[in-house]
Amino acid sequence: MASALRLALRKATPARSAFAATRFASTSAKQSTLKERLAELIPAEIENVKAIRAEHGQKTFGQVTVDQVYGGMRGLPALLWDGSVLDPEEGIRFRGKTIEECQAALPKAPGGSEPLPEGLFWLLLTGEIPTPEQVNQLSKEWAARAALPEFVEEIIDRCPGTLHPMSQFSMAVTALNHDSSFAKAYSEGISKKEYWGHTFEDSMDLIAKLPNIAGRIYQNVYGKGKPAPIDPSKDYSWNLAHVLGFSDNEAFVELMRLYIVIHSDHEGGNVSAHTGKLVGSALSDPFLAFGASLNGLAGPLHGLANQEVLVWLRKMQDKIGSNASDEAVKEYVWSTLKGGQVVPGYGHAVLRKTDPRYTAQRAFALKHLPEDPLFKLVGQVYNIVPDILLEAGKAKNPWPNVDAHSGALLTHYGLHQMQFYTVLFGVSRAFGVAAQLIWDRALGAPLERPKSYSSEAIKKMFANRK
Ligand code: FAM
Repeated sequence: MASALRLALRKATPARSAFAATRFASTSAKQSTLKERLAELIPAEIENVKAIRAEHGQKTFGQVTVDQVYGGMRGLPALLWDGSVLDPEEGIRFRGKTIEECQAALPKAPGGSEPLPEGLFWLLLTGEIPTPEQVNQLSKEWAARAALPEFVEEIIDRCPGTLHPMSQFSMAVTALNHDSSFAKAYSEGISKKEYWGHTFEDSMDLIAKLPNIAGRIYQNVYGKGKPAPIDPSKDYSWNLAHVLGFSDNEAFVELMRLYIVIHSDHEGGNVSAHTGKLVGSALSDPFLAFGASLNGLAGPLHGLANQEVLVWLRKMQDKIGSNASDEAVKEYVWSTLKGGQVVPGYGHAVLRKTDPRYTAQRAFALKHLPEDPLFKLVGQVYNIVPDILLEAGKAKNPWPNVDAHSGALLTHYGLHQMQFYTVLFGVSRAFGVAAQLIWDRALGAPLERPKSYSSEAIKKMFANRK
């Protein structure tokens, strides 16, 4: 998207939308549950969208080039996504707020300093900062919904330990569709006006059940018994740490809070977000839609990159030792590129600067683990890779993305199993995908169906044009 257009949109959006700009909830809103608050906001937003379409519906964003059709649709403005917007230079904003602003504004756990993902979910859905009581109520509601159907536990238990945790994860999430409120209501015949309420119920169940799915996969694959039970008096991230066996470590729990917030949403065009939206547009319920998202997240150019980064760093350490010189690291990076491979954790389809999600994790590391050797290696690599990628001359963005950092933090606290890392990304990404699925159903988003062309058709179309 052209930068002038981006700027215009950034300026225009907060004023136009009923909820797009972040704001503090009114007194009455401060007493509402999330579902009640959404029910209040939806009618105004339907009118807002109608007004935008009436006024601007026939205007264009620009032209579509043949290169975009062949080139993965980069920059093609084609999706509505309200929870977050990604600026190439500045990075992500959740409902207009940067990561730092979210860290400052969202409620924290007692004694904690990282934002609670419960508050972020509220923000993504409403554009409002919830009260600590509202966040606490969400923690309780998710804990109450967390239990898995027995057959889903059995599906996970029957997976061979050699099956990648992401495959197990997507299977378990897909199987939750057995109890989908949306699918049941749809088969019984409901009005379109009721779609969002059932999508909300499924989304709440989905998010609530993810820690138990993740914990069960982790404990099964890495041979540690069964996950500890969810504690209804604790927040979501504490419980996620608990089922993994790390809740005794308050710093790890804080890391989970930050981790979920920064991985939750990255506007709509990335593979996992777009897949969820696309599949949801067929009125597949949130379990089917998010199961599909997870299969996209499991690709090495997307969420699996956090696993790939650690694998790559460990291989580097095996080859050149733990306290290698800059020269040796440079040589290793060049050998990766010369081998026709990508440097994992670097580059991005939209970002053109260091990912603020990387920066947020670096700040966390500086506070909690400044002397960690792997953190130091991540820093050393950061000082070396961008220049090499620039010199190599292919990557449009030589800077690190979120995945360049996350594995080093997880490893520090003893979560060494790299193949599990993308599962944590997946738990987080549910927040963003679910929020948009709810709004898509509330706004009556239609079936997605872009037009495709064959190379033959493209050649014919331009045969007589310069
Ligand atoms: N190392 C080596 N080459 C790279 C590179 C990297 N980190 N990033 C881009 N390139 C290459 C890319 O493979 C392409 O080569 P070809 O022309 O031979 O196909 C060329 O540079 C132009 O690519 P681009 O336009 O700069 O990037 P894309 O928009 O096509 O792709 C990424 C974006 C993220 C897939 C790409 O940068 C990459 O493969 N990075 C490494 C994997 C990674 O870290 N993925 C995680 C992304 C993340 F933020 C997330 O989704 N979680």
